[in-house]
Amino acid sequence: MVSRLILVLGDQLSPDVAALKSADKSSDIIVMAEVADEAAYVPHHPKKIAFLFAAMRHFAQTLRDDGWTVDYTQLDDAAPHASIGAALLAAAERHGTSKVVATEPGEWRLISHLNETPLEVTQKEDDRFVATRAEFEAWAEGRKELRLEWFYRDMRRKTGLLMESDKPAGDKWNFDHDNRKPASGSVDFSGPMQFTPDQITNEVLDLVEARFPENFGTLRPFWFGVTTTDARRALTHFIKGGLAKFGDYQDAMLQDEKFLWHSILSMYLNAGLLSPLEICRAAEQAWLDGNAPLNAVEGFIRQIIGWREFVRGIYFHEGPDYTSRNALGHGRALPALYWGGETKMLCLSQAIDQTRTEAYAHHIQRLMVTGNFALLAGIDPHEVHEWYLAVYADAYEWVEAPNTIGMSQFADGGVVGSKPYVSSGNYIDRMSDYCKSCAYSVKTKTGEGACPFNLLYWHFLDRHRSRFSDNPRMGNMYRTWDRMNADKRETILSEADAFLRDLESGKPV
Ligand code: FAD
Ligand code: DLZ
Ligand code: SF4
Repeated sequence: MVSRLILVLGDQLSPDVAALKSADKSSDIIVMAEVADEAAYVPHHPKKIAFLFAAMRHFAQTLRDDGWTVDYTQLDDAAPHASIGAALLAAAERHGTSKVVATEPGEWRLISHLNETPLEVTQKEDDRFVATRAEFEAWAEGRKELRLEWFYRDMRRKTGLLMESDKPAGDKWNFDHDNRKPASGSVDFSGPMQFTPDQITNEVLDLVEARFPENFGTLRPFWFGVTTTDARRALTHFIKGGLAKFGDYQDAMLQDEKFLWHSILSMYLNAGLLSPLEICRAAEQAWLDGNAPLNAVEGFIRQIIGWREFVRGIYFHEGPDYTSRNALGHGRALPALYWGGETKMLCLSQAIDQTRTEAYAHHIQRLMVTGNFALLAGIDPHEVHEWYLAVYADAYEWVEAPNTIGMSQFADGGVVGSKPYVSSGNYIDRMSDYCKSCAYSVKTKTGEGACPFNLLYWHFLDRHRSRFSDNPRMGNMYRTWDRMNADKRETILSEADAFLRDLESGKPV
């Protein structure tokens, strides 16, 4: 007799995910479904859809080989389901049970959707994270401000990573100051490990090509790994070749270098093919073996047990309305250049071109190029959020939204960061080699060829003066602005307005 349906979502592909851990091989049926609603709540990048469907199909195969019964619906089956709820209802009827065990999804939308199905659904806590939701809540309780650094130290203590009894290795919790070098010369890491699609993946590629022809993004060549074995090989490859310089060049950007010394592991980690602790332990081991310096390993581990856990905590702490926040009242439509429209700004075209080809851009490209521009230009944060959720292979709302709505767009009014991440062209020039080949001049502040970031930066500060001028971390910026003569300020503001009008009218900028 069938006792229960065990739901496994596309980003829950871990053999030890909560619902599976509690399942009984002899009587429970695993339900997995490729469904139209999940494939279309934003226009996902074709590589992201292909990655998830291929990884889901391989995972289902592994479960079957392991003796599980898997009820799997493909999007190209004769009668595919529109939604996860519909797939569950059909499976319930087929197998004669109304009991469902799920692992709580990483998105409020899907949590409600599961609660609304007329079946008996139990949602188990997703325990593939270092901190439980309750632990984050207990940590956040009573704090005036939620700041990463304190949370991160607790995660170090909890995991014992880079700890020497109760002290941090190297006597410092955070080596961020050593990690801001611009890259010069060539990149001596070959980039992420690339895999050749097998038959299952090739079938998925054909399906995605046929069904999502209009979505922004290039499907082929498709080189992502799609199993835990692949992802572990990609991890080892990064630990050997990239990690040692990850710290130094974490914030650097170079023309036509899409990956630098980044790990390109987030898509595997977020889909469940790798666990955060196995990645961090591998990095720690590289340091213990003398193969990577502490600044690199600490910086890398901080992103995973620090930022990744912190933003997840914030997503659930802040509640379902988080993605509609708009503290700065920004309302301009997302410009066509984000979807590949023409632009003369080389930093933006580099970040967006590689987003189109790889469904990937690294953190500083997301934060200080595409994010910075959207914030300075006053783009509607919800549109910005939907763009990031669509175009990156690693994007799920629990991690994308706090990074976009919070860290990048300051639309949460300062929950994630104490000040907005805004900069003029100077920062991009310091951290990249983009500006020297750009049609705009980063050194030019106004007039013909002036870098748009320079104009928009002051426009942003000026229009949000009442909110930010008392912020102690922004006082210097306002003092610099106030020291400029009035004519110059007026020229900057009117040129920025003209630029924004061009942007709105769809003129290539
Ligand atoms: P690496 O640079 O090699 O870093 C190692 C790992 O640390 C990553 O794989 C990732 O798991 C973790 N990490 C690093 N920074 C963050 C962060 N800020 N938040 C959470 N985890 C982090 N990351 C996502 O996983 N999904 C998203 O949808 C996402 N959206 C973002 C949107 C914006 C606007 C910004 C500014 C950042 C976003 N990030 C997101 C964070 C970060 O950009 C990516 O995690 C990182 O670029 C992934 O590439 P990588 O694997 O090469 O990371
Ligand atoms: C992102 C995604 C896509 C594109 N398709 C599916 C799908 O067809 N079936 C599925 O189970 N999951 C899919 N996902 C992942 C879900 O959207 C994800 O589980 C939620 O956003 C919660 O993180
Ligand atoms: Fe970007 Fe300005 Fe540099 Fe051009 S000059 S690459 S627009 S920062």
